[in-house]
Amino acid sequence: MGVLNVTPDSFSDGGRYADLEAALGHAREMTVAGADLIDVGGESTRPGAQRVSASEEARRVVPVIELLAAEGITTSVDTYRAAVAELALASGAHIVNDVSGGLGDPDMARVVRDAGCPWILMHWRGHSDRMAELATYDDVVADVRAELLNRIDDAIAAGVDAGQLAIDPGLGFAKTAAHNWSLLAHLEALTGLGLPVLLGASRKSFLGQLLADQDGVVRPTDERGDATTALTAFAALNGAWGVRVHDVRPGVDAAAVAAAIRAAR
Ligand code: PMM
Repeated sequence: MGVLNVTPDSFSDGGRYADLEAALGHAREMTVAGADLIDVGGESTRPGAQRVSASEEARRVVPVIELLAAEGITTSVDTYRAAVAELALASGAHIVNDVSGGLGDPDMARVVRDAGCPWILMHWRGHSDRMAELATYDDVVADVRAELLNRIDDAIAAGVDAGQLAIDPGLGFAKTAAHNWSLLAHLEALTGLGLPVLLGASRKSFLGQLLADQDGVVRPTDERGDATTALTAFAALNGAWGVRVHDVRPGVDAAAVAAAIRAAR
C-alpha cells in the first residue's frame, strides 16, 4: 500500500502532493514501482496536527480518487469519517482505511456494510491531540488484541461481513516506541486472529529513535527508509497481509525476498 497524503501537514510528505497533478504523478510512480493499492488521505494524523472539516477532507481526496479509479488504480481512502468514506467509495475507492477502527464515527459501519467493501480497522484510542496521554497499557499486546476484537465484534454486530475486515495494530497511535516493538515482537497475537493484518511503520518516529545518533538526535524522517524496508521484510516473513509505505520499490523488493524464502520452506 503506497501512501498518498493530500494534506498540507502530514509528517513525512506533508504538502508535497497537495497539488492534484503532483498527487496523480506520485500515485502512478508508486503503482509502476509495484504498489497494489494507493492509500489516499486528506487529514494528517501527525501528533498535534490540526483536524479539518469533513467537507475539506472530501475536497482533498475525492478528485484524486476519481482520477486514479479512471486509470484502473486500486485505492483505499484513509478516513475515519463516514461521510468522507461514502463520497470516496462513490468516486471509485475500493477500501476504507479507518485509523479509528470504527470508533471515530458511529455511521461508518453502515457505510461499509452498504458498500460491501473491505474495511481496515486500526487500533485507536483517540485523536492525535490526546494520543500521548492514552498510551497506557497493562499488557500492550493483550490489550491491543482485545480492543481490536471488540472493534471486529462491533463491526459484525452492525452487519458487516467478517470477510470484509482487516486489522492493524496502529503503530505510533497512542503507543510508545516500546509498545510498538512489543506489538511487532508478538505479531502472531494479531495474525492468529485469522484476519488480514496491515502494518504502518513507514518512517515513523520509533524508527528515528532507534537510529538516533550518539548525541541522542533522532534520525530525520527522510533517512528512515532502510529501517522501514527491514520492517517490511519482517512483516512479510511473519504473516502480515500488507504494509503501508512511502517508498514502494524497496518494500516490494523486501516482500519478494520474504516470499521467496517462504516458498522455499
Ligand atoms: N499511519 C498513518 C496514517 N494512516 N493507516 C493505517 N491503517 N495504519 C497506520 O499505521 C497509519 C494509517 C500515519 O502516517 P502518515 O502521516 O505517514 O500518513
